Amino acid sequence: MLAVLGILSLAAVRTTASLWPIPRSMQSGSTFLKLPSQFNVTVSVPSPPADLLDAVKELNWYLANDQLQRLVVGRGAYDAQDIESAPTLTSLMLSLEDGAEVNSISAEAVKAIDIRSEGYQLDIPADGSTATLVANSTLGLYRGLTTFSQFWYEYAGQVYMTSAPISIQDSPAYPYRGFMLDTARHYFPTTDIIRTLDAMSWVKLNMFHWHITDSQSFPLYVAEFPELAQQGAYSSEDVYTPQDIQDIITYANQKGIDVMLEIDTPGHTTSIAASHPEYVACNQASPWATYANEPPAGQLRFTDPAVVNFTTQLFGAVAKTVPGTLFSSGGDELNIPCYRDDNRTQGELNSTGLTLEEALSNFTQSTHAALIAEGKTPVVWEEMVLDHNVTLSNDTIVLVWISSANAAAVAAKNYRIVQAPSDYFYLDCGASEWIGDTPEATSWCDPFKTWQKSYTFDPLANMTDSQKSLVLGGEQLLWTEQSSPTNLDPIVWPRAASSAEVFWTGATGPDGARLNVTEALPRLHDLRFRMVQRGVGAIALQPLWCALRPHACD
Ligand code: CP6
Repeated sequence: MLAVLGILSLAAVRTTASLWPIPRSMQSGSTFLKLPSQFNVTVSVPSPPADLLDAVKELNWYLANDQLQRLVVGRGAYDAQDIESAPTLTSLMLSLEDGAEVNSISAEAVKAIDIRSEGYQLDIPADGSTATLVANSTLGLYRGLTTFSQFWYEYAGQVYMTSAPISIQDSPAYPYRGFMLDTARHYFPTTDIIRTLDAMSWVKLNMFHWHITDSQSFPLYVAEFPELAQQGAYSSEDVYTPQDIQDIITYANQKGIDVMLEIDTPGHTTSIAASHPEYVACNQASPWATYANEPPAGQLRFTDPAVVNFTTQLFGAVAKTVPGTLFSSGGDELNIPCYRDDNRTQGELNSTGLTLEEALSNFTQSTHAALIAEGKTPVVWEEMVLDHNVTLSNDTIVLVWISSANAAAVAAKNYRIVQAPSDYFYLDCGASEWIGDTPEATSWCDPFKTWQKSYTFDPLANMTDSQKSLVLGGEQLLWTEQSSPTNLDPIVWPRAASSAEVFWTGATGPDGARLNVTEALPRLHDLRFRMVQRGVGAIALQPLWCALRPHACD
């Protein structure tokens, strides 16, 4: 019995390369391969796009610099013999499938999510002959390069992989795999965002949901409305210029990431009052708690035609400057008492004979028309369809956040869904805690969500078979009431890698079994070490002692 257990744990160590997310289909062996100091990547693609060549350079950089000292020899995991007999893998050849279009990674990354092609086939023979990576698009090649970079470990000054021959056929289970950052509660310099995009790309996330404005600040400079940032940002420094936005989007796209901007309306808009006080109801009302979930109170008077016109122009002005296909108009946490007590709103409703909900529908249809005119698909938070019954076009995408239990109700209305449930995916429990709730008065946002909690999310729970196809994927989210550049990396990483695997691999792994945290822990911890090596301050998940002896602490 003991001997059997010994063999099982040995097998577990041997087949555990630090791949994250785990490919959907993989065959692997147990032969070691050695990486030469000059590794040769051949790009057999006609007129290869510059961003693909950059990705190859980056791979070479990671191979040379990751120096992941996780390869354990002499503690029962590997034999010295494995190392001594390892053939040298000298080259990797990239090519596209016959008939595939040659586009840049960036161009592929901003295609509509339902036609984006991210699959690849990676074969690494055990005899040291050329490894091959084939895909239908440069974006697929990029995903394959990311996988390839995760095989390598250092031992005694030499880099090895441990599981040749490898044959991987991989493609994502879900097309939307995101991460959301709120840059309005705290401002994040572009360098922080760029570093976050790097980390996202390492786990094959493909959507940066940029919650760029909110009630507390408006850091987005819009050429047609310069006053919004001039008056609404925390300072003239804490502003994303058009150049910053372009730089961030260009960088993201080169890493296979699309950027979805969110200008949250009509709630969460007090910062607009700094330059347009007449557009905002209950502006900084005191006490704020009657009119908002957190201070300052204030939301757009969407019944006012001037406000509808302004917001529509604003959306058009921003949407036309960005390449992505999705754009979020927000729509969360609308406070109804604010409008009940606002004389101007009540006056408008009386004169038009509309209900508040009808006026909200009109407002939303107008702002969404501006997005659609720029080729964008509108995205909203769930309250718009579950609470306010707003009429939206059928292809609108709905972000489910209040509870994972609400996804089925959105699906029942036949909208496509992005899973962003607070009970699994919120990385920060901002709102209620910072307001000063007593420890006893814990909110539904408690407790802190561990990576294990996020990892056990089932994207298709409670859906009928016909509803399942409405789930586009999901995202983990960082609200930043209690986060700033000083804790960005540790609060996000490696926890946000949980959903990256759930939505790439699907809730079941390559063997058809449910993903499980015991199997995942050593892989995730290896990913964490790789992130640290590459400059992201990801937190540890277990003592180093355990990390050096995979599964010894299970
Ligand atoms: N800001 C905005 C927030 C939140 C939402 N929208 C939020 C709500 C509850 C918790 C955490 C964050 N701070 N604009 C909800 C989508 Cl617990």
